[in-house]
Order: sequence, then C-alpha cells, then structure tokens
Amino acid sequence: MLEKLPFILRQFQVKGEFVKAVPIEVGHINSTYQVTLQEGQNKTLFVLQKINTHIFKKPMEVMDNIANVGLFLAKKSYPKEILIPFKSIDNQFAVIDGSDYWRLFPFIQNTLTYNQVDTAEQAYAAAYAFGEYTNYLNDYEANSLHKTIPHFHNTSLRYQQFLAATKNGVGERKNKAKEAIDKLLNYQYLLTTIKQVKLPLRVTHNDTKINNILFDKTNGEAVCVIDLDTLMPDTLLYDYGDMVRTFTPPLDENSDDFDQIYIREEMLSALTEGYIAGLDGKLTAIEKELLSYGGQLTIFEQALRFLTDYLQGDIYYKVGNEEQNLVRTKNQLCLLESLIKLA
Ligand code: GN1
Ligand code: MG
Repeated sequence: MLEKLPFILRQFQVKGEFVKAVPIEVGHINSTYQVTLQEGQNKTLFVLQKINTHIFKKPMEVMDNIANVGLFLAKKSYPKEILIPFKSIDNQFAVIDGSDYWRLFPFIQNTLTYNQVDTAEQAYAAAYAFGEYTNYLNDYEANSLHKTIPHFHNTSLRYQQFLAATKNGVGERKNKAKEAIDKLLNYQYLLTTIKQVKLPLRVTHNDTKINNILFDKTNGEAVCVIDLDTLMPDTLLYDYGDMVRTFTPPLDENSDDFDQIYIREEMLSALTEGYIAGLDGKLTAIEKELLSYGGQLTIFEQALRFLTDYLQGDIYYKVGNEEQNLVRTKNQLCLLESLIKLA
C-alpha cells in the first residue's frame, strides 16, 4: 500500500514532493497515513485516508457531506479548526484509483487525541466542541445531507440484525456468547421510547468518541472535530450517548478489565454540562429530558453491533484476536448496567 502513496498524492491539488508516509492507527474503519510533502525548505503535513468502501458504499456522498458542511462553517464565525478536504486535479474531493477512494486533509499541527478521558476538563471541552458543532449547524438543512450509512442509528433494526445473527451466526461463537446474548435480549425494552417520541432532526456527528476531538498539545483545549464520515440527520441523543459511552469509563471499549468499566459520575456531569453549554440554548425540553436515556440506548446499540459482528465472524470491525468483539460486548454491557443503576 505504502509504495502507491506518492502516485496517489500527485493527483491532489497540493504542492511539494513526497517525503514520507507514516500509518496512523486510528479507528476501526479507514486506513490513515500522515504524509509529509516538501517544497523547497518547507515541509507540510497532511492526512491521507483510504475510505473503507465496504462500509461507506457511496464514498463521494461522504465527501460531499464533509465538504459542504466544512464550507458552510467556514462562512460563519465557527471558532474551531475545520477539516476541508483537498480537491483532486480533476476537481473532486477524492482520488479514485481502481476501486479505492483516497482523500486528503490538512494535518492540524500540535494536536493529539485521547483514547480515554483522564480529567473532567477534557470531558467538558470535548462535549462542548461536539455541542458547539451541532449548534453552528443549527440552520444547515439536516435533510440535505446524504445518509452515508442508511439506518446507522436505527437501534430497532440493529436489534433485528442481532436477533438474526443469534440464529444464523457461527455455531461455536453462539455458545461462547450465550450470557451476553441473554443480557441483550433483556434490554429490549430500551427500544420503546425512541419509537414513541418525535425529536428534532439535527446535523449530528454520529461518532462522538473522545478520540474524534483533536486537543491542543500545549494548552489542552479542544481544537477540531474530526472523523466526519457519519455526518447525518438524526436526533442528538446518540451524539450525547456516544460521549457517555466513551468519556465516562476509566478504560476503553477494548478492555477486559470489567471491574474498571463503569460510569465515572464526575465525567458524566462534566460532559453533560459541556454539551449543553456548547449547544447554547438549542436543546429542547424533550431532548434534555431524554439525554440520560440516550446514553443507555447508545451503549445498548453498540453492544448489539459488537455482538452481531462477533456472531457473524468479525466482518465489520477490525479485530486483533478472535474474542475481541465478544470482549467489547461484555465491556459495553458492564457500562450499560452501571449507567442504568445511576438513572
Ligand atoms: C467505528 O472506526 P471508528 O472508531 O471511527 C464505528 C462507530 C462505532 C465505533 C466503535 C462507521 O468507529 O459507529 O461506534 O467504531 N463507525 C462506523 O468503536 O461504523
Ligand atoms: Mg468514526
């Protein structure tokens, strides 16, 4: 893959000679590289990504969303960095090479990401950034966005897919997952409320994990919202919920140290305050009332997705070992239990 990158980069509207590309291990979905180009004495860094077209079936629609939203924010006084993709020499927001789609973003200097939250300040700052993002997009026509993954947060459909996997999945894995399957079946009641309420459709991020915020290395402030593949119209309950899911436990979703998978209330309060502040009055009463439920629903949905993938033989998420998706499921179940106890 690496030897191909200079050829791909030459097809973008950027200047400079290829110096090097270093893989960045982030996320379970796309392949990402930090690339250095040099022009005279100047070296510039970029982020080059190959879009996972197995998951994003219409990659140009993903790019359309990212570019349109980015350009919209750029016209406003949006206070954070914006990821606007570079164009290719034929004026597209991606370079197509056979069946591969490549995109290029500026590299935001002096930043880092966290895989888990260490302080309440981080939780507040990241949640504020996600709230602020949705706030600044309040007058963007949410329905004009492409649905890059149809039914992404359709938890009922995820549940149906889980049920199907418990029937058709890999035999031996069904046995190993029995306890987790039973627990998830018992949480079916969580599907009721979301079907009954009518919530505002907003431009939501749909992957509000802590590592989708770039923090300034020097002053610790949130600098940029990244990973915009799943920008879609939806209720904000899932954005809030994914923050609860990823900001509050001391260890991340891959940990099998299940005693350490619980809601840290300090982080929960901080992220809730930060999100509400970032939304700057846009949150409606019904949304506010359902935030905590949103947390439960999102963690439930993620557990369903991990277990479905496990039962289907790891066809969606990248895994390091055979048990990883089951471990992730059990991890999410611990977190869900802890959140429900607090409610
Ligand atoms: C995937 O690869 P990453 O970290 O961006 C997934 C999210 C899940 C997450 C769980 C498009 O996100 O929905 O919450 O893994 N993204 C997609 O770690 O399915
Ligand atoms: Mg993502």
